[in-house]
Amino acid sequence: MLMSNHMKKSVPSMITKVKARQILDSRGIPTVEVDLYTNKGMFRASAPSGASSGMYEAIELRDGDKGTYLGNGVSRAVRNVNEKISEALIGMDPTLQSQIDQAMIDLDRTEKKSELGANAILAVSMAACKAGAAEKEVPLYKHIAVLSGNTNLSLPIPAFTLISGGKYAANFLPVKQIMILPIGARQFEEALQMGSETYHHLKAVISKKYGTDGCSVGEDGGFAPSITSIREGLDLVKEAIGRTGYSEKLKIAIDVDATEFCIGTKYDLDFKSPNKSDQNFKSGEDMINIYKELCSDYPIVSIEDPFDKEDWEHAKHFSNLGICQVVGDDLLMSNTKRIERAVEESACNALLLKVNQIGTVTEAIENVKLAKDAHWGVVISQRSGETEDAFIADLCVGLAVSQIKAGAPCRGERLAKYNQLLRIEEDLGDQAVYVGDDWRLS
Ligand code: 2PG
Ligand code: MG
Repeated sequence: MLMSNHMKKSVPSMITKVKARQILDSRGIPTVEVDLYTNKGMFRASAPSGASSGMYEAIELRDGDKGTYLGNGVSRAVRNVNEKISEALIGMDPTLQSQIDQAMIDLDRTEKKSELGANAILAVSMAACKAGAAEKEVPLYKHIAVLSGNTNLSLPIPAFTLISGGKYAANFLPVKQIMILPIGARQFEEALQMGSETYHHLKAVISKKYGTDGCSVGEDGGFAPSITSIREGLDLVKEAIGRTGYSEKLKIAIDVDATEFCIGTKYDLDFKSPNKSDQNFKSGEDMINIYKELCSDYPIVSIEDPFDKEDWEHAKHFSNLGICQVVGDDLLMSNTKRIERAVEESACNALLLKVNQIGTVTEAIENVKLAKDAHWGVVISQRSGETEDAFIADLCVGLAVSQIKAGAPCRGERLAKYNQLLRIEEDLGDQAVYVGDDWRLS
């Protein structure tokens, strides 16, 4: 027995088995989970899934058989892992992330990973990354730091969703999320406390004004009271912040998700209202003026997707005003070419990175580097369909990305990420640096 343990240690580590299964995400929709085995043990990862999917992002492979999970099954992606990917990766060294990712890219051979499925490839890529960390006997975030050549680890500021609207909720609020950023906290732990306390104060504020049924929540845990305007939502958040005693320490961010309500060249802020008239259509210029006013009336420091994903002109104009951080989500779709174009044209000044829109850990690292080289901010983001996998928490710390968007400080799949950041902060001890005021520098 002793002998065999000793022998086990001297065997160079390699991937011995890759096994996928279909599980359900936070919306109850199938997704891919992978167990990747090496001589060191089993390492598990699962792919998230979004509501907005654009034509430039990596393709999520779904079965399309309407009789099963309404067409959303992922058995083909699972089979691709269990057969083709497994065959290609067995025997590889789990610490060689870029080679593992390249092997899958080569096997797929399509630009958007449509052959094997980005859901299949990403889950394997993340599981391999965890296996690589275990092989080196370091925490995942440290392994990611080494893979990316980063030496300054930091804990990101969390963007906590407090109010949900847009596609995320059944109210008439046009924007998708109203979030708070605890930039004045000293540590991540304090940031999480501020987020949780504000969330619960907000619950009381909403319940008083709209009754307890106003406290039902949207896709990523934000409250979804029956409100119709951005100002109504911002006033509720302002009141909740006022009750916390953290007024100076909390800033506001919004994800407008304007692609959702762009009709031709106009923006329909009443798009969810049953009594809408086309009287309230706004031009891109009107929207710029609305944002200017909102930023001066509320402590808003970041606006995501203020315009349609193809409205580069207004994005450029607004970004160049320098009023706040302008985050490109649907504008960029985490696509390298779109990021390069946006850098060249200054169409935004921060990247929202969704790992499943790219499909491998190596490409995620490269895209973050692109944004950092342009002196942009970077936000690593959840998807609306999440799993308990906390990979993006380690990714943020390892890449020293200064912002994470993982939803409300509520619901297990959202807290999986925030709770992991608590553990990382504890693990780093005296070395832990919470980005705080430097949240825009990635
Ligand atoms: C967004 C994301 C995450 P989805 O718009 O920022 O919140 O949404 O995953 O639904 O595309
Ligand atoms: Mg968005």
